[in-house]
Amino acid sequence: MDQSNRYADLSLKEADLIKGGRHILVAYKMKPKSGHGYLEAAAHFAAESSTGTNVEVSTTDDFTRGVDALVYQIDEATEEMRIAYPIDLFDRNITDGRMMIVSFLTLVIGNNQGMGDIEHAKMYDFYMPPRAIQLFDGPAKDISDLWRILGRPVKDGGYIAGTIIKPKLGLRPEPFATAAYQFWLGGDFIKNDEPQGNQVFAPMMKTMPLVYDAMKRAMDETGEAKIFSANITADDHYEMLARGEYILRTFGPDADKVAFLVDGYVGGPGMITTARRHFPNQYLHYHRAGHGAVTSPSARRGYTAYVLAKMSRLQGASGIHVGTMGYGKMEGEKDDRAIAYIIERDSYTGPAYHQEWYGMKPTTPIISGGMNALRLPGFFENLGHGNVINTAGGGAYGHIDSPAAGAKSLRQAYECWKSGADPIAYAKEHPEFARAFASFPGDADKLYPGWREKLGVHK
Ligand code: CAP
Ligand code: MG
Repeated sequence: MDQSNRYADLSLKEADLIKGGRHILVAYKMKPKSGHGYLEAAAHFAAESSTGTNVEVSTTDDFTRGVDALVYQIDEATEEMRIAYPIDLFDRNITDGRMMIVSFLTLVIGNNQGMGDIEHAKMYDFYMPPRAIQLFDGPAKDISDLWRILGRPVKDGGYIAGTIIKPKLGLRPEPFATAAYQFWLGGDFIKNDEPQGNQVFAPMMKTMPLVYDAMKRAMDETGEAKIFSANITADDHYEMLARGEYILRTFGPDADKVAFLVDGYVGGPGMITTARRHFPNQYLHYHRAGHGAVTSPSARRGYTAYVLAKMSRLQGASGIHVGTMGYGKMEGEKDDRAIAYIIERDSYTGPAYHQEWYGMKPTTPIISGGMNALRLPGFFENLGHGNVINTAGGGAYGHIDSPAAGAKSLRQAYECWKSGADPIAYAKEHPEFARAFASFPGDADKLYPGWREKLGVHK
């Protein structure tokens, strides 16, 4: 049934919709199944994503039609489809009237993902009007809180050198805490790896006290504050609360140095909001493991990594992994810097929409995935700044001298880039950075040809 006379109005102007402030706008790349007209399929998509179904229903009244989602722009040649969703369509908390991401997703990327007349559709940008920005929690803590704890300037406090306890799984409490201590002798920030929690071979109640002891010893030895991002991911809301409360009790007077890690893609918006609302004093670290299932450029459905990051700021993530923009091991490219800019800036023009954040706290770009000291200078040059958290697992624990040397090499890579120095010249004056070349010779050969001769390394 062609519903385009109801669920499409191509005379609508995007500028007017934005000026009106009553619509959330969503941009998709959509292709209908063969045999289906583009506008007809788009209108059905909008119907199923708002007030309709595949047939007219007798119970529809004029008010219903007033909150129809409307296709307002299409271009079949570029698979472009843009839909205006009345803000009143979206569910609100009975507790405090706030909006929720789960309702946004249920409508804009819900049933429409499996319709018989749609080949594929992927959300690549969305626009939130001022009223919607007011109605999402946003971050409680941001990178300035970490810089304050680390004794840095709270504006442009710079690079936070971090790691992930590796191996990903399989360390019992003592070796786990030893690995943490060894990195903290040179670095700032350690996270649980995304699957680390309360495995039977590393019970949280044995591991966390040892990690805190390692943190105290490292702080005593270095005279520097250290941060631990502890994984509180769990299916059960009360389990998350139990984990978070236990960890804060364990770190006691240094509980402010604990961030909470939540595997937000597999866990979903509810898990993020549990952490955001129950532990508003802790930096909320959003790990996105699994996101590639929908965000990968090879995926034609779902939404992009840019959209995931933008949604995470609305939910209140203090920081989210944004990828390595082609410099690490995961999929990515230089232009992915947009994923960082949309969450760290107060105003940014994305692939389809300009977004103002009206002072909502920024979400920190967290850079992880195959990074080491050799790859960082190029990364910073592409991004244009170093106000990020970098977590390098292999890049620290794979350094041939020690995790502490690995940590120092990461910090030196940042200082090298910031000073504008040539990395080879810088390496001659900074041993840990120099030894990163020998630690990761494949990267060194690719990024710094002739490095052996220049650094006098012969084997
Ligand atoms: C990195 C990592 C991160 C992923 C996350 C891992 O370890 O801990 O979880 O990189 O990817 O488990 O692979 P390495 P993203 O530093 O040893 O590679 O940041 O793209 O979400
Ligand atoms: Mg990991």
